[in-house]
Amino acid sequence: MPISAKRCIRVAWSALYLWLATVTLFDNCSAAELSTQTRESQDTSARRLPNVLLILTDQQHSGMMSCTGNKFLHTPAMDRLANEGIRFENAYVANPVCVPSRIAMATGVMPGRLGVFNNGMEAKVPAAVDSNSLGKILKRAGYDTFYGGKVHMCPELNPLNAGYDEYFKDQREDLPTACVEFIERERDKPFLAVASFINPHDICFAYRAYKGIREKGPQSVEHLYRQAQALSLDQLPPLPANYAKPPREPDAIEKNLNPNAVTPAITMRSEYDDREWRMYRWIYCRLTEQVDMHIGQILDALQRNDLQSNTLVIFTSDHGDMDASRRLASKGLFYNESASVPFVMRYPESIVPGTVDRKHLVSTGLDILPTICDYVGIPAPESFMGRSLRPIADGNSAEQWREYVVTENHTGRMLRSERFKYCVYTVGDNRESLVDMQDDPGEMVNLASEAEYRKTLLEHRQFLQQWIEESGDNEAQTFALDVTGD
Ligand SMILES: [Ca+2]
Repeated sequence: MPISAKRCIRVAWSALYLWLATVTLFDNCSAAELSTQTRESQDTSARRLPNVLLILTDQQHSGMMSCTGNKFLHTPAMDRLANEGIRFENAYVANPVCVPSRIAMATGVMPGRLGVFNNGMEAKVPAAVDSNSLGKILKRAGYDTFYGGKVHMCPELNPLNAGYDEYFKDQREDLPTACVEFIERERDKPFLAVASFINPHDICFAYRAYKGIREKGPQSVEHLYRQAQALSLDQLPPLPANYAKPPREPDAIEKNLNPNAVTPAITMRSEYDDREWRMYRWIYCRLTEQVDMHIGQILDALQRNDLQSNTLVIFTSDHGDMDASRRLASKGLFYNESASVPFVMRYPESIVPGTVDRKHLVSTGLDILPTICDYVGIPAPESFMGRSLRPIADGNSAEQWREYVVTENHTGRMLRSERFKYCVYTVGDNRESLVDMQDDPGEMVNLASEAEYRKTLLEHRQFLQQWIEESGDNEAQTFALDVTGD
């Protein structure tokens, strides 16, 4: 082969090689660039997903925050959340005791639909509900998940079965530290942290301190009881305005109170004098302040780590406490002190700070999960029974909201409409109550038998029928009263 021909071939091979090398290099560059872009876009979308911090207390009624005008306690952390976010004044639990209320918050389903109307009942959680419970749904969305503190639910929803990477057991002093340690970790994913505090639930033990029963362990309120004993009357909170037993209170309320409970409200109603009730209220305030301090430690950590703006914080409680209203203590009742809880949301990127909502009726059990999913961008699965509060919280509400919210338990149903509260009980001669929440916020006057409120009463019986049909609450049908009034 002539030299010129060999040179031509070499040149051609070189050109081909150069072309191949260029193409390969270009391809490598594009792949690398693409990979970087993908990673960046994933990082960006991960950064854009909000962190979620759900703070729960136990047995705190909606009036137990200084931002509500309660002058007998000081709750700077809760007040701060309210001042920087939105506080809903009409937030009701699905059921005013621990287990069913917590099951509802974890699943977005009325606990009665899962067979639970009281503590101690076994839940039947269908797969579709279980797989869309809070921990699992956010875990699937790529979140790092942490559950700290009180659980008190059915086994299916215990944290380590329910989508949480980590479960920290302490529900008192050590919980803020564990929660902060989780929040502060370096990560490229968003996080879900549930901080579930036991207090002010220790108020349950105040009666035992009064009886002189010596308690050991962290739940002891004996030291607080002794401090209260040493105070003068003017240092104790006054009796509430609704301290008396309401004249037409449904019989079911006393019939269902358990004299053998740790807090035997029925016994206390006759046994406690005014000073004992005022001491009870003082202890309740101090326990609420303790948990407020712990909440403050977690909020400080969000701020310190520059996580405040991109973290949705929701704060609520599983139910309230009667707090001496109507000379009663503890929970399980449909009165507001037992069934209405604090409900505060903070998300500085979209929630207008310092908003107080007195208009919309919130179901904490049903609405928390759809709300979180809305902020995270997860379409609500069919199992959810409630609605996202995001449009209201972000100030965009144009849609019609619910006309009433329902709280249930084994004793009956409570249905709160915009103006009235209607209750119907399974037992007793006087099975219904109807209260004008605008004119009588202390719920002292039962209007159910008043002729001029007959139409309103029947309208609320009709609401209950509507609820039974829409929510599948077949149990309520067994004791609901006739909508025609016959
Ligand atoms: Ca509880």
